[in-house]
Amino acid sequence: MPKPTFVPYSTYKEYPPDEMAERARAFHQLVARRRTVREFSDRPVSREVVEKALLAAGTAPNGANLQPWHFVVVSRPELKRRIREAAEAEEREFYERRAPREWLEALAPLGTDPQKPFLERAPYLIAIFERRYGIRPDGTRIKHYYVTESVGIATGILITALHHAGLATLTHTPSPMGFLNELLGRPDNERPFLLLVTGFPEEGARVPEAALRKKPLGEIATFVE
Ligand code: IYR
Repeated sequence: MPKPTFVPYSTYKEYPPDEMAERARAFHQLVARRRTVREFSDRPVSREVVEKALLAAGTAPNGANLQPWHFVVVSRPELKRRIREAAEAEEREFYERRAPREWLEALAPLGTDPQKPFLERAPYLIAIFERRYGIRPDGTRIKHYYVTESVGIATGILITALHHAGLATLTHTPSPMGFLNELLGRPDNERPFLLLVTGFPEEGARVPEAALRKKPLGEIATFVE
């Protein structure tokens, strides 16, 4: 067993109570402005901004610090087109056959359909993979822990980082997503988690009104004091 070594937590920063309250308020305001967007502009986005957002995602707390994620950032038009075609094929199956009525009813207020033109139009598609296990140079497997939780937290940070930088996102989950392994040449130990579309919103982009309603604090939290 390797012995743990500890270093001072020198990056920690405490704020005076007023400033702490103000920061909490301002952060809520910032994230409450985020909307999931389905109408993207084809305006190019700085690769450096995406790189910094990915580095932010990579700081997520995760199981045993094994960082069980991989992000494939797609901007090549031909590949975006193939991803769109494969995703739309799955979505047609979903909307026309697989989805139970209750699910379609839940989705109705969002106005989604099998057409996914944004997969070609948005400048970046970030395919997020869960690394189910690692592989040592000798080929043996490294067990990973809390993979879905870890990748979910990293994805939340990624979405927030992109929003903070002024970009819009769409969490897209065509199901099943196995085609992403094939199109992107990812190995068997990686499982697609979701496809994050990012870019500028189309000018005049609209978002579903129904999604504006967020539950009040009393509905999402219980304080036991
Ligand atoms: N994956 C489909 C359906 C869909 C499912 C849920 I749950 C959503 O919140 C939104 C869409 C699609 O992308 O259209």
